[in-house]
Amino acid sequence: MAKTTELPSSAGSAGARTAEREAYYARIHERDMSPLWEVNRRLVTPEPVIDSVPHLWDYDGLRDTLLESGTLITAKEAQRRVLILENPGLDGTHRITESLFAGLQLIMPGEIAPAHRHSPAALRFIVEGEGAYTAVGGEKSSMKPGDFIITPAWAWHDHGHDGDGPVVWLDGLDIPMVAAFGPLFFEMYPDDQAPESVPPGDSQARYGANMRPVGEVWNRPESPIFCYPYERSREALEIMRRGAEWDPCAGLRMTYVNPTTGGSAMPTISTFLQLLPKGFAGATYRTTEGTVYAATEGTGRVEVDAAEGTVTLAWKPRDIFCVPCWMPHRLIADGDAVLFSFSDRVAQEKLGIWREIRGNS
Ligand code: GTQ
Repeated sequence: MAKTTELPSSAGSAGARTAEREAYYARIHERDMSPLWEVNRRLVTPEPVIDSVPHLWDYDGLRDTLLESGTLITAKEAQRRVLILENPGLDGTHRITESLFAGLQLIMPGEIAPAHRHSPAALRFIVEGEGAYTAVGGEKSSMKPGDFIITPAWAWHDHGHDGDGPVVWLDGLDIPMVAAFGPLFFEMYPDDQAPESVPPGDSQARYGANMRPVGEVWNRPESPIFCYPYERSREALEIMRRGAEWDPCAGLRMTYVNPTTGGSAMPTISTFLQLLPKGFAGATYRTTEGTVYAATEGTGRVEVDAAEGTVTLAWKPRDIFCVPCWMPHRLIADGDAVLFSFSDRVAQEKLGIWREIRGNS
């Protein structure tokens, strides 16, 4: 078979391309090797070279188009009726940042998105509507706007809707991370729904009441709590604001945890809820994690210093926006504002590559 790999170009090369060297490169190419010194500065760049761009999806603007998909195809036919949020810089590769997938999923009354499982892990952040539920590992959980729900890797899950009106949530998955390693697996359940094997609220009762069952071992990498209701998380922020310990970059930012370890609720995706007080003008912040934000309350903007200049994204409730890896940015709130967000931070931390710069240093 013809070789498809290209000979190294001179960009990023270390020395002059003499005829003798070129001939040598051609010979080692035939033996499936290439000279590191010719590509090194492109292979390991001095600073991140990021293709994704800062971008905002205006929910009010896209809502009609999203609802139109409900007349075009059923949830059963589509399996998951999701409009993928494609980062304009990532060329239709179904990613919102370098390492994350995001989409808006729509379910209509009476529909079922049939049970399946996959090796990528998913999170749901409910954007609009009530009456829908998701069943994860045999436990049903109702979905209300602002709730954060985890679907761990390889857990059976289906979604349904017993109420009225459309229900929409933001999906976040680690598909690009799993794809980078290779082991993508997917399987359909033989029926539309997996049997309910655990009463609703069971995981919340076992692990979400500041206690845990004595003698029960939890050794999975994700949190045993799979629904984090908005009401409780939001209340925590409201009570904490009285202490007024505002972080100059992030306001008041909390991360969702696995109560058995104190670490991230999900092993590959970090998740956060943050409050920005009225008039907050954040200090410049830069981090290697690519972050996806979902605005829940209030309005504001983020200024992102991208390669081509500063991009300002103005957000309002239900808008989704992303800030790519290593781009300095500032969060600014008009009135009180609340943002949910998720990023690849925990995965980067485990690999020992996560970094941040707080302020303009
Ligand atoms: O709900 O199981 O956005 O399997 C992409 C793939 C959602 C889901 C997505 C999925 C799902």
